[in-house]
Amino acid sequence: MEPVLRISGRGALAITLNNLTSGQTALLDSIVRSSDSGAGSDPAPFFFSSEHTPGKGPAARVLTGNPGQLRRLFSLLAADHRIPSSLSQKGYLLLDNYLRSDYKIDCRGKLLDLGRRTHIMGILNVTPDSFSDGGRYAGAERALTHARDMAAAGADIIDIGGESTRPGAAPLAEEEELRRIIPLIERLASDLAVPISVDTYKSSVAKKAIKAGAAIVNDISGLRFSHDMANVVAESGVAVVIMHIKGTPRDMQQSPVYDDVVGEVMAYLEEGIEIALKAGVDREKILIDPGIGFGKTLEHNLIILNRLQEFRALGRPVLLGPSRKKFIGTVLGVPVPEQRVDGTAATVALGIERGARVLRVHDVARMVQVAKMTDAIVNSKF
Ligand code: HH2
Repeated sequence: MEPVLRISGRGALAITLNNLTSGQTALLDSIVRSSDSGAGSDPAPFFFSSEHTPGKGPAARVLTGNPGQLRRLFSLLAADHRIPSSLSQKGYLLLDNYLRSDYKIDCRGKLLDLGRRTHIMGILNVTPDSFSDGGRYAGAERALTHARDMAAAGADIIDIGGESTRPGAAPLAEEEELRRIIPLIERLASDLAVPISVDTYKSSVAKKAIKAGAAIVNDISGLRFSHDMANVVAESGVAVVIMHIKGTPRDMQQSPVYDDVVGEVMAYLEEGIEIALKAGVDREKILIDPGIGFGKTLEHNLIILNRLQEFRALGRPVLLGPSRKKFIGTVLGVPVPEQRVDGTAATVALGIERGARVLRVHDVARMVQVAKMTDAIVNSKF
């Protein structure tokens, strides 16, 4: 079995190494001990062992330290021929990914400079049945006005969806989805200065939306529901949001179970990135999204938010879509989605602090302020 590495923390980082053999843990322990007396301006990393049961198969180690200390440790591991070189390579990559924030995504000439500030994706659901705003923007004129209002209020992307993917929703016929969204995308892609994203898992719909001017494909299935979605994205050169879902919208909320929700969602996203790369998608055009509410209980959603920083290890910007969702209503005892704006604000602020670079929201003007304030705090030097 290959060693598996995980990273978390801020200032002092923690790298967890799983699936080590007892020989590897012994070697690692001795290298870390000897590095204690090593030269260099940084003190040796703190080192904790955990979950190690001698003689009982794969073990784990947790390394903590600042980036400089951890890089020094990985250089010691790289120099030791008894340790597979893949371990130190993975360690360096994990650190680089985790600390990276300079993401820039070119969306057909409209640049998202995600390293500069948090971006807001405004939701435009042209559906009769979305969980929060179903029916409100189903008419073309109202939809156009709402999109323009969101852009004027500071939205950096407008995400247009023609099919609700709320829990229990049945799939919509392609023709109807196209009828709802294509004329809008054509108008808004040329009228607005911000890029248009299409919220669909159907490659045939994505293809026509791209032809109409969409610059981002937002696929709630993470490139899984349509077998050629990755090819459509690759051939057109647009950006893509790879989101995690467990099951389908129809059945995803029927008692979802995970052994390790963060680990499993990350593995799904990592595999989604691989699918995209294999099809020829430019890595720099990929965003990832843990899929709040898509095959997750209240507890799963809360854990994902609390540990959101761990997704940064995948080396792609994190997009988060908590807006007005049911888990907020459950915590606050607020059954009406439109009244979950303050709860949404809490998730937006915390999401940004944990590293989300794009927030998908209904209440654009309010969340632009929340994001701006949170950015100011997070970017202050401490
Ligand atoms: N959530 C919804 C739809 N699309 N896309 C991404 N990337 N992330 C999300 O969390 C996400 C999404 C569901 O919300 P909404 O569009 O408001 O509702 P509905 O599916 O009922 O139209």
